Amino acid sequence: MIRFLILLAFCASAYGADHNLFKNCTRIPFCAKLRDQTVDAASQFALDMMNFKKVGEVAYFSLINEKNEALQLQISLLKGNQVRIKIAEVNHSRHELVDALDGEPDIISIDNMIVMEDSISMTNSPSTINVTVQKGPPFAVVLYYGEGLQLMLNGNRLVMENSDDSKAFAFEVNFVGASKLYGLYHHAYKLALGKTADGSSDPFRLRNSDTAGYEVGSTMALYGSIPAIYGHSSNKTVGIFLNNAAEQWVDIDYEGDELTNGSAYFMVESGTLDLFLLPGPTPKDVVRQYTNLTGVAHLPQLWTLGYHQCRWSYMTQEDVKDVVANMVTNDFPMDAIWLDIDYTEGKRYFTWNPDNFSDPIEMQKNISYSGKKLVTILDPHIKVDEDYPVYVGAKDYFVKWANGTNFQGDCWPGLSSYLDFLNPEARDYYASWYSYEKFQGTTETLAGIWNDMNEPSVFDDSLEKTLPFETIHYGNILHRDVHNIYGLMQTKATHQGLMQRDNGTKRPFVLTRSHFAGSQRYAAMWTGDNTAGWDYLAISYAECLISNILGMVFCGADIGGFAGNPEPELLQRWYQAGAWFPFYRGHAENISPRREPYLYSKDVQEVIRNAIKLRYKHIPVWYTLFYEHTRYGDPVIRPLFYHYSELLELETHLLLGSDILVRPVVEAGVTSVAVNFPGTDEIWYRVDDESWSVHTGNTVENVIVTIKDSPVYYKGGSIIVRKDTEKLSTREMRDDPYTLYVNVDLNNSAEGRIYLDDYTSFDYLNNNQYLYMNMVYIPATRGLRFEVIDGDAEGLSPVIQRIVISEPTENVLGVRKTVYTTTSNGTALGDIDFVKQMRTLEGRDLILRL
Ligand code: NBV
Repeated sequence: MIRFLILLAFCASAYGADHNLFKNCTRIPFCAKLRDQTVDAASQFALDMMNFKKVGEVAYFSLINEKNEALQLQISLLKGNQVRIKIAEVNHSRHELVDALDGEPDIISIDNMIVMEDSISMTNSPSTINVTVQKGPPFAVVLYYGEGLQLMLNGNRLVMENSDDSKAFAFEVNFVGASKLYGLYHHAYKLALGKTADGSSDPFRLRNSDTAGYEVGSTMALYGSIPAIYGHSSNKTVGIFLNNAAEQWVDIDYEGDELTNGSAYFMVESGTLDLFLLPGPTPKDVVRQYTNLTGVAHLPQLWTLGYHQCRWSYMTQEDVKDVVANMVTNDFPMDAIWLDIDYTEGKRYFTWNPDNFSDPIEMQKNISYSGKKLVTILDPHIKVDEDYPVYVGAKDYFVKWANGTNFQGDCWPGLSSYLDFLNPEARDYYASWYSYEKFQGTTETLAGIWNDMNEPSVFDDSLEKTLPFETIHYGNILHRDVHNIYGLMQTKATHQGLMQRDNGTKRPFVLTRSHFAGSQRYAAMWTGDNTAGWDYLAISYAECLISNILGMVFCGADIGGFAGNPEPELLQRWYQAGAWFPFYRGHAENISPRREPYLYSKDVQEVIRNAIKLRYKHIPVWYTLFYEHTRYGDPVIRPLFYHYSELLELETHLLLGSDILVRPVVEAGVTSVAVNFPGTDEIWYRVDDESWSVHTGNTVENVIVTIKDSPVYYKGGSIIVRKDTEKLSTREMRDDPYTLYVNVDLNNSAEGRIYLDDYTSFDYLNNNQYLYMNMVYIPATRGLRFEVIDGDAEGLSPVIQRIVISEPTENVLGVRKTVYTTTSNGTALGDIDFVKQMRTLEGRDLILRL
């Protein structure tokens, strides 16, 4: 028994998070103090009705309390009916964050200020939005926009400390009428934020941390921070975003038994209270309002949407070539192979280990012959070494102590300093190292960069594994004020480096572990060091769904789990589920046994192969959705509530765009799974197996599954664009013809969209070089009409090879499937050039008939 207990204790420390290292709220002075505070009447602030002004289009108000303390409240109305609120001491010296926002938001005019006895309201004209400051005490700022759910910054617990020891502040936001709150990325918690204010758990912590062995279902801080929350009710969604990169803890509360009226109580260590209110009213609106502030990802190059094979580490160039060759011979599609830290000489980034990677150029040639790319890791710590040019040239560019000396701490290379990516010159310097001249041994095949350990991680447990908060950045900024944005700034520099290296001709691909609001402009992200366990597989869905509604669309989780050794069943399920993450990469830690897909039994290989191939068939869908993200700010994958307001907590279901429903198997040993088919008037066609069964919306069905099944459905009314040609990389598929899946709904109609361009450059942005089309099914003629939405189509000719029309049979009991492969006059469909057809047929139906 004792032996068993000791073993258990050991396992817990090997795989669980270390709670001595990562503190809870009671051990963080500002959190402990603010969480328990009650603000007495004399400290509560009221609006000074005699003292307000409008300068330009910004309204300024005075807040005072009985102790004669004063704060300034600043309110501006923004384009899109968003509202910006700042509260600080008059003449404050708090850090104001600039890098998260995608430029300064556009302010609209405050056309009316209506002064009542105990409130002042502001509206624009024509009046769509009303922001009212209630006098109090405590004062409150309320956003009124349409019916239902309202947002209120509630002054009842507003505190702003301003001593030499503390610049911490706290405030509460009420989502009046919200039954669920979502957001506060990154936690491996659940889809919706649960109640913490009752002390049942720690508040949600946002402090970017190297949390290897993180726990599922916990509010502990992970690698990234997005301080945004959406409040959701069945008929309205609103949101907030706190533009502040300091450490913060957030208590969530819901009122009463019905759990309505969600609220969030923010406790923030420093910086400015700079809060954006997002009025909604739909989930789509609120996401667009958020991405309008923090930006969108640019289109990824096509290869990045394929499968990526990684491991810590492929130790030699022979190993790399061998893995690539084995993937090819065993018929596994793959687009990139990744190199972890051991390819370097002693963890000196921008170098190669001369023994194991003696000829990196030849290795890259070898990889590129089979149509693959290479991605290498580059961490932000730089080895302190007078013979290392990257270090020597960077001496002025490191994070410093207050006395001006460089901070030095321990990381992979031993003693290291940390580049200060807040310094534009440091970014220029770092970016310059990505050039082919300076990063010797690199070629075009090195097509992407992986920035890891950029929370940043420092091997010092007493500092919770990061930089001391007293260290100084460019412009005399304390690390405390900008901790959570450090990783974003590294990816900004890396992105710049790849842009410069390729003279702006290629879209950079950067994968980052640490991220903040706005990181989507520079990088994709993954969920860090998960574990080979079923709960980690399941939670990765909630993780990437939340990141998607918070702008970080290019999200993935290590397939198979980073730590540990997945049993074959788990690995197969992970490949099936992971095929529906925007970023799809198999990865494993250094001590776990090798797990490249071809190492498994024939049966297991087949399941994995089918999963990867299904991913490749849907690459055109992914690409079109990524384009729509760049255009509108929409998420690529979506939780069900995004389209079906009442389906609040289905964390094992995912919508790819609006038309593909995925319910992967994330449970061990099951023979059936419950599938929720959303939408009262919808029908859904099963597509991952041969049955092509049809299911009506607003039902829950127990679907039988074997290890081969991972249920996927197309929505009735959609046209799904695929490439079914089964090649081993996106490069090989690039010019292959499309198959269109026309899935008619109960009204016998269907439509969809297709986007194409050169898959590589920024010409889609700069020169209109793309084609974005709507496709509409014409039931009377069984034809398809293609309508160009926009884009200059010159040179782009999509070729359609097959059209598969699915219709429900009588009483929606079965599916009638018709497959067209050639046209009536014998012309192969593959020969039709749709662009030319569009120009000549101008508005007429293009009819495809057998
Ligand atoms: O570079 C080694 C690993 C990497 O494989 C992993 O993906 C990162 O999340 N890295 C962390 C550092 C080691 C963590 C134990």
